Amino acid sequence: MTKTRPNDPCWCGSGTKYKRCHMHKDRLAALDGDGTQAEPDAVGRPPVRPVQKGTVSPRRSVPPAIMRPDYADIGKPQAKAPDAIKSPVQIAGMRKACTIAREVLEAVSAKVAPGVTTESLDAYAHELCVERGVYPSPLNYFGYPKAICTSVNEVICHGIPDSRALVDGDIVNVDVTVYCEGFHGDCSQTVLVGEVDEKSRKLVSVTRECLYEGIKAVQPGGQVRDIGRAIERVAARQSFGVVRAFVGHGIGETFHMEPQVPHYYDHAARFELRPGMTFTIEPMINMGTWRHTTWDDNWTAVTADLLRSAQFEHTILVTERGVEVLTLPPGEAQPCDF
Ligand code: EYL
Ligand code: CO
Repeated sequence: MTKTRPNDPCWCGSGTKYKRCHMHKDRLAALDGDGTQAEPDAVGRPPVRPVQKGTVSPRRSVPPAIMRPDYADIGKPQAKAPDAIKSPVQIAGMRKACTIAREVLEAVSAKVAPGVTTESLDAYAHELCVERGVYPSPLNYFGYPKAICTSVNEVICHGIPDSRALVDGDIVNVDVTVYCEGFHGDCSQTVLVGEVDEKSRKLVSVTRECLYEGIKAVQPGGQVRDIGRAIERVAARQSFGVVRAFVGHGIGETFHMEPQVPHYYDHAARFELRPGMTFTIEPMINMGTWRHTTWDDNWTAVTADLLRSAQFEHTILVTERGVEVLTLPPGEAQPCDF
């Protein structure tokens, strides 16, 4: 028997194309730990968790002298509604946190290579944070066990660093948030591991373009929905899926606050953008479906069809004239006037 291809009629006799019918379920069934190798993805390699995932090493500690967010010990942030509009002093705090987050992200990204485990990237990020006197924001945020997120291939976001070594041809998103002197700064990027196939490279470059088009859509007096509209336009040209379940978010004294920033066009997202607001834009773009499932660790979000996903993230500030990226890499020009 030959394998059903995505555009063939489904084997179940529904008359619907396989890809619109049982393909996703079949791919997920192939993940069950029965010792058989899972289906390879579109670029011909098995999913990150073909049979068994890597193991997660014990939680690391942060020296008590480092200022900690309120959830650091109890795992749950206290309900707070901090100022939506930051004062100049608060903006200065955001700049510092964002600059350090970027510095850590660049240093960790430089370590990405075939054979490197994601837990070693986490250990390095943790150490860089401690050296700089900042707390790695994800650590114990709603119980999250690590300092950073590392999301490989079909993992959309919240990948937990573990004992799996990166493989030549993987793509990995490294997501760094730091808490510095009372403010969070958040950024991420997808890094290529060794030689990566052309379609995956296209996914990564289009995802970066999505982030920057989203940023350019920000203007004082505009609305949150302008951002998702711009992002969705870029993704749709390639028939890539825009993840809907995870959104950008306000950030400052708390890791997450209003507004929510969908990366797809949501007509109802009319929240008005005003100078002094800081939030993240962090589009997750998929080669296939926008739908996700979650691993049984209850953290790791993966694409429902197990095709690859990429993500880039900045923390931005709405200014009187436009938008300023607070997590810009060194040497990169601001995408807009500000
Ligand atoms: C912790 C909490 C479910 C992160 C981000 C780590 C993960 C899964 C509950 C957002 C939300 C990072 O970096 C982030 N956004 O860009 N939760 C996060 N966690 C976590
Ligand atoms: Co982030």
